[in-house]
Amino acid sequence: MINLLIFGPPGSGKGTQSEKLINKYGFIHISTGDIFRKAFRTKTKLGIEARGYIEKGELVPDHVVIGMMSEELEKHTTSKGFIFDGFPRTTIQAEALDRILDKNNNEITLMISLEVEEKELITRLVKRAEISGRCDDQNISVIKNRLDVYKKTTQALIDYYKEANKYIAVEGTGSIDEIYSRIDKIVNKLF
Ligand code: B4P
Repeated sequence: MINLLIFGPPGSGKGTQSEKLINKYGFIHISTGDIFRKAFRTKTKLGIEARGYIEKGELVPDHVVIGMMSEELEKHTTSKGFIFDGFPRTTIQAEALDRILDKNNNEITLMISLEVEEKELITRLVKRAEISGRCDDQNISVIKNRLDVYKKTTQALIDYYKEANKYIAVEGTGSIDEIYSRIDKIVNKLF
């Protein structure tokens, strides 16, 4: 079973590239951001709790995210493999994910980290704000806070997976298809 982490700062193309990977390889796509946005729309307790953090560009607390992920993974016990997109975002989440996967004799195969300059990330998110209706894309100060949270908290996970020999960086600028082709070459070799 292949379990990938698609990693990178907000706007690096995690969601975009995950979609292309699931189409080719049939992975189950687990995007914490998508789960939260669905929970907003259906106004569940989780959605109401998460929204307050997301609209400020802060991380949802670890215990909320980890509880939600454990439930999500239990729904897919027969999966061929997962793509984790936007999870983990803290070391506590990474350790919890290792424990959850280990219970089923499983592990993360590889973290694919998309590298994109900050100026380009801001341009992409401001552009997406025009069409997405996402509360966290609408305001430049919230976008900048998300990038700061990434640098202060989430980026440290690169070292976590480097130490486990599970890290690979991919140049995340260029056309969507060019980036996908870089990623696909890496994923193909895992089978
Ligand atoms: P996410 O939904 O993960 O939002 P994101 O980091 O902005 O990434 P997203 O997947 O949307 O964007 P992508 O990089 O694909 O999280 C939202 C919020 O939820 C977080 O800020 C946090 O509050 C909360 N949250 C989620 N997970 C959490 C966790 N584990 N713990 C705590 N809180 C959590 O970029 C896409 C944009 O770039 C698109 O507009 C796309 O069209 C464009 N793009 C992609 N590739 C491009 C290319 N090659 N060229 C030009 N544009 C490109």
